Amino acid sequence: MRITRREALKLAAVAAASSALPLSIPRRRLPRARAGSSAAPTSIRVANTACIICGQRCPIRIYVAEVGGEQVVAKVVYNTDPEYDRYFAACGRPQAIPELRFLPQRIRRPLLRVGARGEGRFREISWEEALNILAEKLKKYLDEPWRIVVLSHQGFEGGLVRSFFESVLGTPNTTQHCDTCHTGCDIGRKPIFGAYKGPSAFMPDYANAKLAVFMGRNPAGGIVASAWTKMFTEGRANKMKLVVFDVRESRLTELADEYYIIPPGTDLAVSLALLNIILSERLYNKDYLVKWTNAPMLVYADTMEPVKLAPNPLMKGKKTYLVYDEADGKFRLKTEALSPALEYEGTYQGRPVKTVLLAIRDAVKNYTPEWAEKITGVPANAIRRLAHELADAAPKAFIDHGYKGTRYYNEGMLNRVNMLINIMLGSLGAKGGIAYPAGKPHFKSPIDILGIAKTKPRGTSIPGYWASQGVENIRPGCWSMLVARSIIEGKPYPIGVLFIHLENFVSHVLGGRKLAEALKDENRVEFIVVLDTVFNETTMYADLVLPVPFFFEYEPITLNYAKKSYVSVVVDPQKALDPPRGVDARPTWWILVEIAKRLGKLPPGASVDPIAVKRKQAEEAGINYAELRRKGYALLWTKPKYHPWGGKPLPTTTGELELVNVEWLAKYRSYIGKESPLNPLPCWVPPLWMRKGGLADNEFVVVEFQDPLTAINNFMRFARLVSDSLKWGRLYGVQMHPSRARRLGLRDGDLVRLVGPNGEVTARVIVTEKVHPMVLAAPHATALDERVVPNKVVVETSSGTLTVKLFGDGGGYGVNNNFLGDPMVSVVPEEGYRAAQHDFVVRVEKL
Ligand SMILES: Nc1nc2c(c(=O)[nH]1)N[C@H]1C(S)=C(S)[C@@H](COP(=O)(O)OP(=O)(O)OC[C@H]3O[C@@H](n4cnc5c(=O)[nH]c(N)nc54)[C@H](O)[C@@H]3O)O[C@H]1N2
Ligand SMILES: Nc1nc2c(c(=O)[nH]1)N[C@H]1C(S)=C(S)[C@@H](COP(=O)(O)OP(=O)(O)OC[C@H]3O[C@@H](n4cnc5c(=O)[nH]c(N)nc54)[C@H](O)[C@@H]3O)O[C@H]1N2
Ligand code: SF4
Ligand SMILES: [Mo]
Repeated sequence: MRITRREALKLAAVAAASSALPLSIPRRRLPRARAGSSAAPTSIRVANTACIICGQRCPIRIYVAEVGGEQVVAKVVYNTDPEYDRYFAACGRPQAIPELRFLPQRIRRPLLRVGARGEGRFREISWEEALNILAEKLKKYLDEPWRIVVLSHQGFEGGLVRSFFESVLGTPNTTQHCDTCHTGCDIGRKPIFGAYKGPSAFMPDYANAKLAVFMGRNPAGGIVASAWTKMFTEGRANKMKLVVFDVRESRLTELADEYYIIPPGTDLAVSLALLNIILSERLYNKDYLVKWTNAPMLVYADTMEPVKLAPNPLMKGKKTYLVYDEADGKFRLKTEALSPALEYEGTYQGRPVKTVLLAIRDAVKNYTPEWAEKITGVPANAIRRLAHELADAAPKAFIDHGYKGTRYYNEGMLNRVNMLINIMLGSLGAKGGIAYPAGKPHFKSPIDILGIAKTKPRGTSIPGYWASQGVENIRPGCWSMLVARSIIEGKPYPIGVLFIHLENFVSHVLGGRKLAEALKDENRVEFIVVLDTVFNETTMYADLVLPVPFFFEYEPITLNYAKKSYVSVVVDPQKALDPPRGVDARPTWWILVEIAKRLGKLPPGASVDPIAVKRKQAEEAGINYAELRRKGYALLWTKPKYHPWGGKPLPTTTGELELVNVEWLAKYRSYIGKESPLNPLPCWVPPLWMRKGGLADNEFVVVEFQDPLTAINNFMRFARLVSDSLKWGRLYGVQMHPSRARRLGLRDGDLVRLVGPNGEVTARVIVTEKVHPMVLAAPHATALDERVVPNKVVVETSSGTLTVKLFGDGGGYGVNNNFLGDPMVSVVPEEGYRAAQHDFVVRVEKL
């Protein structure tokens, strides 16, 4: 039943011996290939697939050797197209694949909870029993489908899970995790583009850039191997200048030409000062602003209302507006003006008016470099110089568009201001600027191909309810924090079935003790089912646990794509080899099909061939499937998209880039002058931690970051490759500046208790100059404290009781902010209740 340590040793030792590459074989579990175990492989097979360890879908090839009747992973390399190699790469993490298969934390069979919820005690059951229990629970709620709530993001079939529950079971309540990831970026840029614009909506054109500025973004740590990190290395090779703002030193600051270590959540001050200089010293691109933006729009100086909007004869469904025509000094509609003024200020029919550009200039006029220096410590003359360097190198210069955007309360505004700067420079859509990626292909849903009976989602949704309670700008499909709040408050209704597919909900949302306690209560959530490969913080609260294979251990049922470059890469994820003996994991799609059958949505005898489904998808998209299968990828489009709008009019009122959004002006006018994310004009918004005044001697802001080998909340944390490399890199703990450690009497290696507003974590101190004195920094999710969430699972198997620790071997002394912060406080209700995961004060107590 179980994989014994000896079996794991034997298999992986063979893998090491048969490998052509220096594989990342963990030291202790798999010591050294012994003579006798190095039998020559009898065959080697190549499986083309895509890596989804951190979800980017980088095309990879897995070589599988057959040795003495056993299949072993021999090597893992990136897959590429000779002509477009610059867009293909893989990082180091897939090198852990041989080890991942044998993680002691693997879930081996379906499990049913025994004992109280949240104790982490289970017994093994059969798949038949597990599926029948699940189908019964779901049936109970088919008349109230909204009480089935689904969290699903990762995996090749994350989207399929959501559409299955929406369109087959009819729940409006399916969501992903972006409100803990990039929602701050998306909403911050919404007023400019008229639509949520996430990180994947852009392609930073590093390869052709002369200057790139990074604020809270680290392509050398938060890796997107295919294609951003690869293009970033190309940019550096092409002598792109690199300026970095961070709260700590990293591989990126080592590479940088210039870097500034600043207090957490204060980048916005630097950005506002840059914008101020660009506007007051007229460093902007005049033609670009006139042609592609509403910068010349006249607004009343007192109310900021547009003076006049009228249907645009040149753009269907869009409005044009009154401008001041410099050609002859007359007011007319922009579509009729020869030379719309950017800097007009005067009166129109007796009322003072000015252009949008001047409204912005006036809004930021007090945010001088000297003001920013006081907040950030960045010298005022360095900010001035950077503004000029950006303008001199424009349009091949930009502030990176970022990735994670849910750390601080003010990140929406930061992303808005940074994009405004790129627009002022004329860099958005330019070669060497922030360009646009190829876009995503559309594939027919496997639900339709298989003919599963469909319905329509109905009932009051969780986001619908919270919107009615005043939460603004909820990004569709991105409200996992609102699920946490609904569970904590029991509103708008108790959840019937919480279906969690490849999301480590408890670890990834800001929940702290409040969520951990609420999850134990069956009156708030009747039944919790978790699908995963390994045990984690979330499986502790499950009633039913269903093991799924790793992404390379089964044949997925749907084509996928990598979408972060000009090149639209379709990938056909393929099975490389089976899960190890003793692991009875089943693919997500198989589980959905079995549910559909039990609910009468698919004939009981229907047989499903995942390859046939993918072939059909490919054919309908005009892709040659035989070739796709052979190569593992297909390229749909390869055209650079250099255009300020990305090709067509935007979904704003005017169809243009709106530097001040016309709808926001109407909706949020009362916020003008307030330090609020809803202010239609750029403004300073302090981070939440700052509102308390200063930090006491024992108080810090805890910042989590991506280390090149870690991957957020998932199984990578348990790989020896990762924990060893963190230890060797002096990163398995929390980094503290020597000046602070001294004052607290702490020495390297000391254990401390971190006490947050809503939970605690025990951490090991690493004393280093590399962090800002206000900050404690650590790779994300490297800790678990049993005072908040249990750390071990006990499983009754047919052959005895098995105990599995999540963080063993002395690990787990890093941090997870989500167990410290308060989910009712460190959130941004103005931005869909997204998390502000780092934005609170944590007290350090010596142990
Ligand atoms: N405190 C704090 N919280 C954070 C963050 C932080 O830095 N600090 N980061 C946030 C960010 S940016 C994100 S994107 C979310 C992510 O948080 P999650 O949505 O939870 O994503 P993952 O960490 O990828 O974990 C997904 C779960 O699916 C399982 N799984 C199975 N197969 C696969 C696979 O092939 N790929 C992946 N990825 N998982 C698989 C993993 O074991 C894991 O349990 O967390 C957010 N939460
Ligand atoms: N290795 C690795 N790569 C990944 C992932 C992974 O799990 N592991 N996940 C992917 C995902 S889901 C995401 S969202 C991206 C995230 O990609 P990034 O957003 O680049 O990742 P982070 O490391 O969270 O943050 C970048 C930097 O911001 C710094 N920082 C924190 N607070 C501040 C601040 O107030 N000001 C400034 N200037 N800097 C600050 C951190 O120290 C860190 O160096 O990475 C993707 N790539
Ligand atoms: S960046 Fe690395 S871990 Fe993430 S999907 Fe690509 S290869 Fe896998
Ligand atoms: Mo993320």
